[in-house]
Amino acid sequence: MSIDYEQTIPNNVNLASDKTLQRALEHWQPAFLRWWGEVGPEGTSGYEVYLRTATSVDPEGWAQFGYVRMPEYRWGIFLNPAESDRAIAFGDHKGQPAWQEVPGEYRSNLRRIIVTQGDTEPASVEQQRHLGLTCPSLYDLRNLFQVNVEEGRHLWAMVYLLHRYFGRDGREEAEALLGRRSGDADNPRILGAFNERTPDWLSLFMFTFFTDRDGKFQLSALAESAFDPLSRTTKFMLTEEGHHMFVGRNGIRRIIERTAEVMKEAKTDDPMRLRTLGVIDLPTIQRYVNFHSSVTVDLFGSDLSSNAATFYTTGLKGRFREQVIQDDHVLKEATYPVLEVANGALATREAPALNALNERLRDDFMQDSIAGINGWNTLLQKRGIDFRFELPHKAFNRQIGPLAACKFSPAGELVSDEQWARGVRAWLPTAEDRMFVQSLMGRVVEPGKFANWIAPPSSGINGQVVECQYVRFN
Ligand code: BYC
Repeated sequence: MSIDYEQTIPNNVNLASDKTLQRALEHWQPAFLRWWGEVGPEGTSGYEVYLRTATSVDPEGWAQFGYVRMPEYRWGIFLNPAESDRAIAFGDHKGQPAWQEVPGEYRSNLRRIIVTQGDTEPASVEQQRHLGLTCPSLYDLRNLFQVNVEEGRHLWAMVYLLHRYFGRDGREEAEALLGRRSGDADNPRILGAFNERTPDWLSLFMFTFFTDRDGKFQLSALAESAFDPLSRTTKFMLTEEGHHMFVGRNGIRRIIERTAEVMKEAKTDDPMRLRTLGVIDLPTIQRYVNFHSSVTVDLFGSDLSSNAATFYTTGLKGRFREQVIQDDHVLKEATYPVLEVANGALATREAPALNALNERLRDDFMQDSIAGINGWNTLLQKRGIDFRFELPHKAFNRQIGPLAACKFSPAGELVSDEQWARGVRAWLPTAEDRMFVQSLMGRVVEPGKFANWIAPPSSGINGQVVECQYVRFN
């Protein structure tokens, strides 16, 4: 199959004159489309969706809006413009020119990071495959599809790096990215959270609030990379990630707003009564927060990691906002506080900062999550509702790292197995919670209409009205 490169694949990587890349993509692009057809958004090939497409990296010009059939979406390849004379900002190579090619000695670690990042992108599309069938509105359906096509583009971004810089192994890895499947027993996605189910829209909003925020922090750390093409590609991905987190933050906000409205009307905060009125009670939302935040916190890896130390020292992966941190950017002498269990409680100890880089990024992530949660609390406060959402302690419900060996309450108290068994129904979504949330999931596709459990947004997409026919079904 021959491809009209400029039309089909918008890019700023000179694809039209890069024969090697063309050959790799000629093979991979049809495989990508087969993958999309097989495990992408279910039953949507005929829909026309009001989507934005990146067609350049200019701040004013990159987002082109219009109706598109998703299999015809123009997944493009974009790197932020090169900074002239960019120097490496950290690690053993600090001050040296950024690399335009992969240094042989770092090839395998760099490939592994790119593959791990790349693997999350198709995974999330697979996880969200069925959600279109139960959308609460056309506005939300369109946002789901926007997130899906952009995750597809983020896969393209990583595949570009594999094809362009990693030769044959890169091509094999790119193919394997289309072979693994979220939740598959034999060939699962690489990281834990990407094998969880996303069975309902509350989960989707939580996922885009928390897990896409992991994306923000990991991509920001990779944007510091000494390998310039990785840095430039992740910088451009970050511009798209912002919208995904908006979908989560505002989706949850609108659910809370609707619940608050019904709480006021019915003058009740009784979860069972609110459920009979068809809205999601606040304690259930808090349990979803607890689940999704803890699963995402695990994505940062082990608290102390020699991999993380190596990635930093060799210049592959920096810290969040590396350039504005005031220290030596080498960290050989520095320490960072990590948690451990001592005398039956959590205690802080200073660990070598280089080994604690996953922990540091996790802390940055948690601070950012708290800022988002505070926005929901302000809404509750304004409505005179005496309930506040809280981010669970980072030790809560861990599966990765040393804290996974013990059990902790959301407040961070060490608890026995019996206390955990007694508490868990109040801390994590129960089967009944999930069934209830599932029972609310209908399909609302009349323009301007919204499911009973979610408030409309305050404005539409790209200056369009909220009542716009964002998706045309054909
Ligand atoms: N699940 O030394 P450790 C996004 C493995 S999200 C399963 O602590 P390291 C997005 C680990 O692989 C951003 N396994 O790990 C969001 C290692 O295995 P091996 C994704 C896990 O390397 C929404 C072993 O445990 N990007 O973009 O320091 C929608 C030892 O672990 C997990 C990245 O993650 C886990 N959660 O750190 C769409 C950036 N955690 O080698 C997209 C690239 C660890 O012993 N990845 N393991 O077999 C990395 O920088 C690192 O791989 C990690 C792990 C930070 C993830």
